[in-house]
Amino acid sequence: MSARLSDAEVKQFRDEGYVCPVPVMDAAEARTLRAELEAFEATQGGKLEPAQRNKSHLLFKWLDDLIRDARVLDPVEQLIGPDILCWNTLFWIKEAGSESFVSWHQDTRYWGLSSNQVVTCWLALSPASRESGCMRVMPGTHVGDVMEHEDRYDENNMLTRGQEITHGLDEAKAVYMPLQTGQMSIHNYRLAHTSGPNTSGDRRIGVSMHFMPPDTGQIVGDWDSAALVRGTDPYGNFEHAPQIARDFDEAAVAFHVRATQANRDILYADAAHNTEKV
Ligand SMILES: O=C(O)CCC(=O)C(=O)O
Repeated sequence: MSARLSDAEVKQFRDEGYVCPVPVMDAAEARTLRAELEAFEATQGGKLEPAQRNKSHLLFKWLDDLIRDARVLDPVEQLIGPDILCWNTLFWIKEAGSESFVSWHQDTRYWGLSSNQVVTCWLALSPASRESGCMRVMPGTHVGDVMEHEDRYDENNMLTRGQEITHGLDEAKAVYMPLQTGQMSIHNYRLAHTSGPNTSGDRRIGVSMHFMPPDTGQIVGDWDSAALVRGTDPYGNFEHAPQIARDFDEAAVAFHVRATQANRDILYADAAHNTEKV
C-alpha cells in the first residue's frame, strides 16, 4: 500500500491545513493492532488508564513500530522534510454510544512547541464515521493568529481542560474527515478541529501521532522528549526517546513516567485544574 501524497494533496495540505483520507494499511492489519490494544485493555478491566493514552509508543511495541513505519512517514516527509521527530502519540477512544466529544480547538495553543510545521497523523483502528464521531476541521485556520480559547472543563470533553474556541468559526465551512479502518488523516496542529459523540454500536478507536521537524523548540517546559524516527537531529532540543524492544520494556516505562509528567506540566501549565485526562 503506497501512501505517497499526490501534488494536489500536498497543495491542499498547504492551502487548507489537512489531507484525508490517506491509506496506510488494510483493514485486517489495523484490526490486528486493535486486537493487541484490546487484549492489553482486557488485562486491566477493559480500558487504558489516562497516562497510558499518552506517549503510548513508549509502552506498546506495535505503536513504536508504527511511528517509524514508512507508510506513515513517507507522506509526513513530503510535508515537513526528511528529518522527523515524533513528539507524542495519543489514543482517542470513544466507547460505543458514548457522549465523549472534542470541542473546537487548535493544539498549537497548548503544546508549547515553537514550530508551525507540527503535523498530526490520526490513524483509524475502527471506522471513524459521522455516526461514530469522526473529526471535523475548519479549512484554512492553520494560518494566521491562534484563536481565542476558553477552558470549560466539560466532563465529556476528551481535551485536558475542555478548551474551546470561543468565536470566529463558521460551522457551515467545517469539513468532516471520515476514515475507514486502516486509513489516516493528516492535519497541521494549528488547524481548528472538533469531533462529536459516538452514536454507533462500536468503539471509535484512533491513535494520533504528532510529528515535527527537529528545529522545533519547547517553549513552555524546561525539558521535553521526542523520538527521532527519520533522518538526523542537528538541534538536540528534545531528549531522544528510546526505541523499544518489547511491550512495557523496563527502561522505556521509566522514561514514559518522566516524559508524561513533563507533558502534563506543559499541557496544564496555565490551567485552573488538572483533570487527569492524560
Ligand atoms: O479523536 C478526536 O476526535 C480528536 C483528536 C484530536 O483532537 C487530535 O488528534 O488532535
